[in-house]
Amino acid sequence: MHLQAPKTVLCIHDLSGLGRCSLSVIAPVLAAMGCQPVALPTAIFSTHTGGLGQPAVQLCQGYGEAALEHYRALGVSFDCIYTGYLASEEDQHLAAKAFFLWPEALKVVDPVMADHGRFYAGMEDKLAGMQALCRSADLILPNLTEASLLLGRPLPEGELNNEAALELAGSLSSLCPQAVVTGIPMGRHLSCAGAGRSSFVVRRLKLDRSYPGTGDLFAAVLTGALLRGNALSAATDAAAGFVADSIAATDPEAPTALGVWFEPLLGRLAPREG
Ligand code: PXL
Repeated sequence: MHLQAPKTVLCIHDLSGLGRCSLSVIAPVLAAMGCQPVALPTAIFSTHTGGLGQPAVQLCQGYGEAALEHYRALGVSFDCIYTGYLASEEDQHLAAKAFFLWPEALKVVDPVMADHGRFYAGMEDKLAGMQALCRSADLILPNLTEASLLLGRPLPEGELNNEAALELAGSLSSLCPQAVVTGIPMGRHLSCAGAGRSSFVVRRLKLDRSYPGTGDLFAAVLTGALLRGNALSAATDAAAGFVADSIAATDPEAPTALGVWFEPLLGRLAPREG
């Protein structure tokens, strides 16, 4: 029997306990997809910062550097380094250092900073550092607000057409060779626009509910799908589909701040035999 080693993904994010975001979502998704997630928490939060009160926070200062040193001494090689919520400049430097230490890894940056036209609490001064990190990535996954901030443009008002969405994603090539912009309003759809080796738009019917953590869910599925050898457009389609299915599987009466009920659907992500 020919056994293939699972792809190893260094995940540099915070660990939020309640609320289904960051490593609480990313690690199970990547594991379900047949990858080995190596979680490197930059900080521990009792909850995310989006509507569950003031979280208890434990910063992991110094831990990340020591962890990278240890992995390097062990001779670990990562197939992918995937970064997300980085709450301090030190965390941004840590991510850049990991990129430097493992230049062969696929470098995916989800520039988690803002949504719906506003910075997340405490992220107002992280833009320049995030732009610098995006410049050293292979792929970035901003939402519409983050893409606008990264480009120094105002948030587009109202709906975008295909051309405008593709132009926006294409403009990010000034920062990074490949980009997927999420959360683009297009009539009855909420779309993703991708640019890089090819350009594409992926549309999904707009739902009337929005949840924290769905960006992490999207980025984790997309990363897992890419590592399986899918094209970026196919990986984007898979990720958008899984997020839509997870929202549909969530009781609309449940508090949105607790995130989407993705756990019962994880089996759908498992690699198929053969
Ligand atoms: O899902 C992004 C995210 C990650 N981590 C923390 C957050 C958020 C978004 O609000 O607050 C702590």
